[in-house]
Amino acid sequence: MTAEIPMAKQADRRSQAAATVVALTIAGSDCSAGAGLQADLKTFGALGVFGVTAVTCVVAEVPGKVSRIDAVDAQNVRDQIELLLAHFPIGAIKTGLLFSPEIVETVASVLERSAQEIPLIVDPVMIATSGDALLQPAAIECYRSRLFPRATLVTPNMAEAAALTGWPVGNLAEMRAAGEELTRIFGTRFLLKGGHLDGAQATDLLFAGTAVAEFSAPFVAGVSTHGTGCTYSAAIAARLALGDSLEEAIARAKEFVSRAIREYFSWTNSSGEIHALNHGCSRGR
Ligand code: PXL
Repeated sequence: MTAEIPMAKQADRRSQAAATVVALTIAGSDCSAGAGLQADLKTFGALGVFGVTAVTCVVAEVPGKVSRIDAVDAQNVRDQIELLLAHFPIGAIKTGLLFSPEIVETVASVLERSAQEIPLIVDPVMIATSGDALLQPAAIECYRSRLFPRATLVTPNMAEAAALTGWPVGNLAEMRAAGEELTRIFGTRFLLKGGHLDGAQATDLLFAGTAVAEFSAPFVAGVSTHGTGCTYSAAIAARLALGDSLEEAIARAKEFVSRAIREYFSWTNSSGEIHALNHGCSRGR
């Protein structure tokens, strides 16, 4: 005989299920799971948000080495997003690696038609931490014309901001100039991530209209940070889905990603050490 669930508990479960916040990541798969949609899902889960995914490409890689990338058919990407939007109460969307111009176009066209009101964080992933190219260069133009205008927030790192402006972006003053230029051109908010600045602090600048806000955390040296950009933008999306203002969401996401770096995992293999961000997994025994 199955045990009966007391009515109060059943109601409790129902209201819990009804209240569960959902976030969508549209991103590539990183088989080593420190970056990509795997990092996004772990981040969503750690922040109490149910994550759903639309896979854009499959990357065979480990930290420091990208071996191969295969795109998912753009029509399949479209179907994944449309199905998810039709069936789940999506509270926020983030995009990660979109790989090709066709996929950027497809994502932009679905979001224009079906998800106008949902906050959208665009992480314009171009290059892996290893230096390997991830995005086809022709896709950059599609980002500029189709996806940035629709974004709530775009989160380039310094190399991506340099690629988008054509200007050098190597210090805080250059970050300020590039951020002002990007908000002026695209009329949306940009968070320029200064994780690669030399110094004791990792400082990011939010450009929203004429206002600039600064977010800083102590720089953690000596950790391979594969996946920090993915984790950061996923955490911002999760916190927005939970109802934070943009500045609150960024401040909490910055804390989340700093902790994930500080509490990193490490293994030794025949070619040296391998690191991974800790998205909130406690060590099993
Ligand atoms: O960290 C950037 C990134 C994003 N998305 C995928 C990746 C990587 C880095 O390697 O594999 C799928």
